[in-house]
Amino acid sequence: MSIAEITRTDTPAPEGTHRSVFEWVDTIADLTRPDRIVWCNGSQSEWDGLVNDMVKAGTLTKLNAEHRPYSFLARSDPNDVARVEARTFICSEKEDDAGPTNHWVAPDEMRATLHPLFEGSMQGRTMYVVPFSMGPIGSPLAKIGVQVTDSAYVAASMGVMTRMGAKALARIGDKTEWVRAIHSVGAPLSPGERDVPWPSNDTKYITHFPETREIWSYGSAYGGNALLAKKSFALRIASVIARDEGWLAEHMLIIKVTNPRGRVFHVAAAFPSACGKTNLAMLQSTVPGWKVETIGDDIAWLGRGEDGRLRAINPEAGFFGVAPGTGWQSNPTAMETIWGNTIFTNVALRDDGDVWWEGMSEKAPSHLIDWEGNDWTPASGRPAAHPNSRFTVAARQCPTISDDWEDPQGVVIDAIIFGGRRATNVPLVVEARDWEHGVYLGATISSERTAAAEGTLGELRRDPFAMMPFVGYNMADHWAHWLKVGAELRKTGSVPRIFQVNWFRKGADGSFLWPGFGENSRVIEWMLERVDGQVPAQESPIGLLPQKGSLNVDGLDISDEVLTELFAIDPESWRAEADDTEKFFATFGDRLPTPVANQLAVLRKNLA
Ligand code: OXD
Ligand code: MN
Repeated sequence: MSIAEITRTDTPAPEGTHRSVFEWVDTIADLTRPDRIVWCNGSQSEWDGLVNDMVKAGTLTKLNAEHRPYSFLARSDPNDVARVEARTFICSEKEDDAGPTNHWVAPDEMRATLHPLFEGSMQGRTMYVVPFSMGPIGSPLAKIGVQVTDSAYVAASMGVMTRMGAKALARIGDKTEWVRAIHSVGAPLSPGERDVPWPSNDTKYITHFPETREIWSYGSAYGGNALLAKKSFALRIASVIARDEGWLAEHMLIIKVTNPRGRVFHVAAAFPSACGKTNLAMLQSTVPGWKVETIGDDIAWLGRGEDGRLRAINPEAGFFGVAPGTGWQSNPTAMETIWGNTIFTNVALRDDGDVWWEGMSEKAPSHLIDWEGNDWTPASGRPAAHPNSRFTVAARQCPTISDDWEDPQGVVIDAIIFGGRRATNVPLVVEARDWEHGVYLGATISSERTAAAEGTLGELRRDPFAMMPFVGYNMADHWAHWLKVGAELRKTGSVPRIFQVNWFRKGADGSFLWPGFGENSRVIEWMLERVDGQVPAQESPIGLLPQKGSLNVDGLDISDEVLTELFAIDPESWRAEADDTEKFFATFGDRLPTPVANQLAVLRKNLA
């Protein structure tokens, strides 16, 4: 069935919609020429209508409600399965403001490229106007955006991932700065043309205009390319707004931790993609008396509260989690979260109408329909679910969601963690000597290249602050901004402690030294006991390490030798790492903040 055959009553803009929104929607409609315009109000009946239309159009398959109530499976076009970093652009006025880690195109040049692509790009389709709030509606830390999209899948997903609808739209008044996000799958339909289940275009552009706070995305309907509230707004554009306004938009999870004495802490943690952020956000502590609750799994907005302390909100309202590797062993909380009301994309379909992916259970079912719609058996020799297949689910369904996850003032952050995936060098945990050293630890987050990625094996892949693909301005300026925020916090004497962790260190035989998953709560315990002044640490050339015996390994089958290996510092390989860091820092020229360069000099001196 073509979309044109589906009956949908156009919904008018709610009364009171601000003129700036009307005028902008008109301009975009004039350019893209959709058949219909639907203003989304965020109601349940509207969501029901969207998913019904998508089931009729073949975009969604309804799962067996006995196993997975009110849940759906989408299969994307095989050429539209992940964020396209090579097609992601920061179009700041000056190239230097995008910096060496971003793809830059001058704004006028990019607008000239995009204009013909968007011209008539929504023909034959519905344009959904999707107003949303990042952060609890009305929170002083929240920001409003409006996305127009010609994808019902995107409109419905935005309804899960954000506070979407009339209440967000009503926040826009004369003085509101709101972010404009334009999205088209780039697949106009001529009259009578049959639609495909997942319209998209092989030409893709994910573009950001930081000065005008605009996002233009073309050609993809997948994840971060298309749900523009997430990486595009809440990280790339928000990081620029944050720089200008004195706060931080970061690729961080947030958790609340309660210790056995009843003291509550909040922790924000940055890890590169695919380092287990969602698992840590939903951690089940193995340490008696310690409780971890979830506030966010991907993005944190942090700013100095009226009390002078660093406070954070999760700007999102849902989880867009990677399915493979999520199972009852690795993340039972996520498994409980997705019991129903979930959209799955590119996972496999079981014969009983439920979903499956690698890592959900140890043994694969004997027959599946794979993510491309083909028959699959364990003998097929290929994954049944795409490695980047996802679940989209409301955060409120998470059984460990914290009671303060929607606190409009944000939660007070006691500790910040930077993590990477390092087989060598980086110990299980290191405490920064001070904020400046912490910024250095963030700036040097990296992982060794593995056989799975291009490049020389063992070479460091840099991902400073886990923001490499997400910072909307010059990365070195981002470090300078962190230093500035720290200096402000210091004025009131309330600076969170900063730590570096590495769950992934390997022994000489190539096996992981640390068990990870729930046992990471032992490391959380050590860090927060440090914050609480309960345990000593010892100086080392790279920062403060747990004193022998202060990391709780009770009941863990781990030898003294392995513990020693987990914290070993080999001066020679650290000197080689310092050389690599120096080369990396040199790419930023004179934008590199002096305190960051000084930290490298201190490291070299300590290693001498
Ligand atoms: C994500 C990512 O999708 O970081 O969250 O890549
Ligand atoms: Mn992420």
